[in-house]
Amino acid sequence: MPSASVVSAPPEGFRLVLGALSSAAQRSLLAEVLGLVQDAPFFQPTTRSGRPFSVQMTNLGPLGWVSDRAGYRYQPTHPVTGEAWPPMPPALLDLWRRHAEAAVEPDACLVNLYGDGARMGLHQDRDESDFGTPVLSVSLGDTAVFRIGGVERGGRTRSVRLASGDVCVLGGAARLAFHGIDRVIAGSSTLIEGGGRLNLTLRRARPL
Ligand code: MD3
Ligand code: FE
Repeated sequence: MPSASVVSAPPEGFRLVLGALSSAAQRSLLAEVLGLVQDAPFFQPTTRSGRPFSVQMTNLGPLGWVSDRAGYRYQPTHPVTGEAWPPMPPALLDLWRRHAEAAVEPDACLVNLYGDGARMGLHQDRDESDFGTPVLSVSLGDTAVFRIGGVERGGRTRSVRLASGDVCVLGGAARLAFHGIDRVIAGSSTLIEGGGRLNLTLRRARPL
């Protein structure tokens, strides 16, 4: 396969590494993640008002992001099983070391599962203690139509497709940019049996 190409685009600090993972690497990472989450099943997060997200979630690593009627937060245990989250696989940490250009290791990996019709509204990620560390996202399965704007809600946005094997790094100004997933293109990948999309985001949640 051709070597990955890197696209830098506004907002400053947004980098998209197209084809960062070969098909073989995508298959192996997917199998590893699906194996690990056997012990940390996908759950349905809700807003504080009890409205369910259309995306299902679980986490890997020391801390995981959860949202329920008590609000959203990072916590060390699964909200349903009460067990610690499974570890992040080495292949994910390798991607972080290669592409994130961060001085610290990630301590949280949110795993988002998009089934039929799932989407994610425009939001900022600001539940972490340090916005100087980038976020790194890995897309697996069906292509997503991703939207990214600036640091203020209501500003200009653009649409970017995130395909299976693409890695996206959000540093600098992009770290606090509004972003979301408008839709997932069903049938665009054969990686996940039965279709769908899995997104892995690596972050530093605790203070440095
Ligand atoms: C831009 N996830 O988990 S990944 C999220 O595809 C989230 O599941 C989306 O937004 C998904 O919070 C988008 C790309 C991404 C991830 C984190 C970001 C873009 C970001 C943090 C800051 C700015
Ligand atoms: Fe986000």
